[in-house]
This record gives sequence, structure tokens and C-alpha cells, in this order.
Amino acid sequence: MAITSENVPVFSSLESVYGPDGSQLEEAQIRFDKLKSKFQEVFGHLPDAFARSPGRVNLIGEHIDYEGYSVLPMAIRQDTIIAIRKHDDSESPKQVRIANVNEEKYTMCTYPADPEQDIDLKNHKWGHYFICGYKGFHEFAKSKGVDVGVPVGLDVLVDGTVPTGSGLSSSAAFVCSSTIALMAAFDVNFPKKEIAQLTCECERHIGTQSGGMDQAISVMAKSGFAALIDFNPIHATDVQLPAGGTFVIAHSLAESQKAVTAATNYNNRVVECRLASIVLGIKLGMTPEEALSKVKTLSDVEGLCVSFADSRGSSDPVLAVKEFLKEEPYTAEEIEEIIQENLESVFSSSSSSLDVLKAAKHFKLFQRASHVYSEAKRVYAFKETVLSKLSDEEILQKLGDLMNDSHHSCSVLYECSCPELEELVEVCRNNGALGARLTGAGWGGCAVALVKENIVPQFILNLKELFYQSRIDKGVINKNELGLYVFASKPSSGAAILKF
Ligand code: NG1
Repeated sequence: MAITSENVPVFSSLESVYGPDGSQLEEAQIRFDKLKSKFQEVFGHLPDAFARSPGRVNLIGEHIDYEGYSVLPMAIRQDTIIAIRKHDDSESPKQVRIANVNEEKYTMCTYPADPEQDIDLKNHKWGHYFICGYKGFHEFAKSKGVDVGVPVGLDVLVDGTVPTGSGLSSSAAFVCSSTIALMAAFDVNFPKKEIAQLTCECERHIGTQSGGMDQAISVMAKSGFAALIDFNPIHATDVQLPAGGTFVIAHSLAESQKAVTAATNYNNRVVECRLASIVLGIKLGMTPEEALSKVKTLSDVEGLCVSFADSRGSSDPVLAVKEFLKEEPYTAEEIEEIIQENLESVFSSSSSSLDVLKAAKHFKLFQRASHVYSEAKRVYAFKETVLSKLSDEEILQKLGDLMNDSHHSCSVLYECSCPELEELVEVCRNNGALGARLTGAGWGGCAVALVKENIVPQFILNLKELFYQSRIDKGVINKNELGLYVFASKPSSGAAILKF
């Protein structure tokens, strides 16, 4: 198969991924050597191929990808690397065996080779993420008419350095590297845009109704650039960040268990946005039947909101939110009266949404819609600021302001922050950050701060003293591991297949 720049690159050296020299390359060499020898030790064979896919930090555009709006993340150097070997037809067992270099934390998971198996969501296991990729890869190959043969056994060894539950998308790094490792094992290579789409869909097998940001940037990132990611269809535009600024990522040390808390947190917000968009559609002139069948996301009714705003001399969809949604939370009965339908039947095809309905006491439609529309605008403002003719100094200041506004909206309107993140963001701002915000889904995980390059070492030292020291003293983290929790990051490259 001819590989083009549209496909996932296939490299025969680590330099192509991790740069020509320096500690990053050395560290990668050690990890890959260990992956290979461990693979042989565990499975008694050498792997056929390797794959890697990075985590990401979202610079701006939080909780809007699943509403159809563009986001602006960059890939980070931390990644998931996978070694894989496909069995011959004659070999047994016909099982997918997934092991991890960190075998104490992640014991080996074994699954049947059947790609149509269901994932047992009630019994969460780390290996489920590989099976998401496994199912997605087979579904996609089938839809493309690519014959990958009868199911055979697979041996898989994983090593991930993206901290889990940190908002840096360890899950997407894992699902994307799994899918790409499978492509390498089956000797196919699909276009990156299609992989971004398929990995987004297949990660939903885990039970979160995620948007496509993490997978898109993990697969399509280019070294040295952040990216504006558009959806429907997926498209990435390189964004060159201004000189003189560095993004520092710092963990709040509150772990965000997205899959476990989906019904009250992540999926709850997806459901609230859907309800807000249906109610807005009806208030702005659609019949309930029309709104229920046509409106899926807030971007679907943005046009109606903007037309309303236009009649008031504005172009801001939030004006319609203020006019037509009430600030007090809605009860299920109030919404059912407006939409003239029972909520259980609206979401009858989605068991994870039904879980949300069971857990929800009320629905904050005004707050969620206000966040989504305003955050979508900030993403474009961020990109336009980067492209503007302002001085680098002014650009950095404006980007920082936009990040601060984004955090405020996430915290107050979307309520996806937590006390630890609030404290951390405050410490960042009080110590010279031009802007700081939670990044990723929130409810724990990391903050990202924009810091002038020349103060980065001092900034990190201050965070250590003012945020982390008390946690070290309490034994929450080990002093020697601090580098895993707070670090500066440059935009890294995207997914790759490695064959040595
Ligand atoms: P995290 O939890 O940070 O990987 C999640 C979603 C994104 C996006 C952000 C919030 C997944 C895989 N990712 O990211 O699509 O919606 O939350 O902006 O669920």
C-alpha cells in the first residue's frame, strides 16, 4: 500500500519521532528497548511492529468539541507506545492478550479474538481501551471493504507515560496507539483524518460520549505547532504559537475518573447541552417534533440564536440564551412540558444518557449553553490573536486573558472544576502566569498556564513550594516524582508506526 502524507507515517528510527538528540531521544530509546525485551519475556516472541500516539494539552475550547465547535490543543511529548504481534492462523490461543510494562498496576488482560464482543462496562478494566481500538479497527476495515481475515490471536505490550486521569488524554493516546498498532500488525494504513474519526467513535465503546478533539490531535499533530481542530468533517490547521511564551502543565493531584463518573459529570453535560439545544430550537420557532428529530447539538441551533441576536443589533448567540432559557435549573417535568416528550424516550437509544437521567436531579440549561457559545468564540479569538499584527508581548497577554476567561466559564457556568484546580490556577496566576486554566474534561487533572519563557524555571519552583510541598509532606506524592506532575511542554509530533 502506498503511504502518503495523508497516512500515518511509518518510521524505522526513533529520531524521526523524538527529534535528533537530547534527553527525549535517550529516554525513548530506553523505553523502546525495554518494551522489546519485556515483550519477548512475556510472550516468548519478538513483536512485529510498534506504534506511538501522544497525549495532548488543550489550550482553549473546553467541552465544546462534542457540540460541534472547533478547539485548539497541542500534542505533548508524553505518549503511549505499544508493541504488537499477530499470531498465525494455526496458533492458539485465539485471544487478545494485553500486558503492560507496569505490571503491578496493570495486570495482563485477556479477551476473546472476536471483534464483535461487547465491552463489559460494569466491570472497568484498563485493557478495555485496547478493545475499543480493536472493535473500531475491525468495524472500519469492514466498512471500507478491507479483508483482514478471520480473527487470530494477538499479543500486545503497552507502556504509557501520559498520567492517567489528568486531563491530558491518556485514554485517547492509548486508543489511538492501539488502533495504529493494529493497522501495523494487519499491514494496512488508513488516512489520518479517517483514523481520527474512527478512534473518536470507538472510544465511545468505553461509555463516555466524547467529542473528537483528543484523537484528532493525537493522530494529526505536527511537531512545533498547536492545531485548530474543526469537526464535521475533521480538519486540522497548524497554529504557530508566539515566541517568548511557554505552556506549563501542572497536575492538581485530584484524579479525574471520567469513565466512572460519566453519569454525573461528562455525559451529564452532553445531555444538558442536547436538552438546551432542543429547548432553544423550540423557543426560536421549531415545532417540538422538528427540534427533537433534527437538533443534536448547540451548534445546530446557533443560526437561529444568531438571527434572534441580529434582531437586537448583535451577533452573539448568548443573547438568545439569556432571553429564552431561565437561570434556575430545570426539572425533568419542566423540560418535558416544553418539548412535549418524555425524557426517557428522547434518549432511549443511548443507555449512557439514560444513566444520566437516573442520576440527575435537575438540568442547568442556561449555564451550559452560555458556556458553550462563549467558549466557542474564545477559540477563534485565540487563533485570531495569534495571527494578529500585535507585538509578541501583547499577543501573549491577550492569550492569557482568554485562558483566564475560559477557566472562569468552565468553573462557574460548566462547573467542571474542583477545589484543587481552583487553588492551583490561583497559585499560577499569583506567580507570574499570563493566564491559567483547567485543561481537558476537568473535575480534577491538570491546569495549563501560559508563562513568559524567561521565568519558567522560577515559576515551576514557586509552584513546587506553594502547591506541591504540602502534598509531598502529606505523602500524596513523592518528591522525586515531581517532574511527572509539573513540566513545561513544547508542541510534539503526532502518531506513528515504527518498524525496526
Ligand atoms: P479528557 O478527559 O481530558 O481526555 C475529554 C474528552 C474531549 C473533550 C474534553 C473537554 C474524551 C476522550 N475526551 O477530554 O473530547 O470533550 O473532555 O473539552 O472523552
